[in-house]
Amino acid sequence: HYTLFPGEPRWPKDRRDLTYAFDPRNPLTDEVKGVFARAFGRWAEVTELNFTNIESFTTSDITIGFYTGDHGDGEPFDGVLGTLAHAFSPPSGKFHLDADENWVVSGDLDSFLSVTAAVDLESVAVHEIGHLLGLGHSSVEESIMYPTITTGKRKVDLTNDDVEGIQYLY
Ligand code: TQI
Ligand code: ZN
Ligand code: ZN
Repeated sequence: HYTLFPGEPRWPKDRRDLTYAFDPRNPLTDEVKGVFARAFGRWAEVTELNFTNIESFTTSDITIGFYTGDHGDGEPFDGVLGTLAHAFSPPSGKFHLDADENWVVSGDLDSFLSVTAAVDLESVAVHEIGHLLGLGHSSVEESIMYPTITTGKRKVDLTNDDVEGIQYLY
């Protein structure tokens, strides 16, 4: 079953339109940006939330960046594997990814098989966006919000449990 953060934080009900921006210090390809857009889309499909990519990193609701090691929030990254990414509960909007991971852009199946410790970017993005929106971890093994994932595996489809959790909140 899904869980929520203590106090059930969520984005206010009158905020249906949320914006996100990428840290300008790590320019990303359109392909990578597209992965995040698809990941947001999976949650938008089952709620009335809309997510728009804007340029302004300082004014967007959600901020996304790739960082290595200590990056100033007291939760340093740890190199390959271990912590892959973290996102904070509403209304923080901070979504950080460990730049040291061997990120695989979805659809890139050949590199998926040959890269050691490959981590599927879209799978992690869908999971972290769940946290950004207020979902904690789920006990349902197939759910997006289950706290572990197999290396080299892709898991991007919301389960009923994920949908019930997000529809409770929004
Ligand atoms: N990062 C943890 C996570 O997002 C950070 C974390 C630990 C956390 N406990 C938490 C975040 C409680 C919110 C609430 O779960 S991670 C997975 C999964 C990670 C793990 O790097 O370990 C995914 C990131 F579920 F697959 F194991 C993304 Cl998809
Ligand atoms: Zn961080
Ligand atoms: Zn998690």
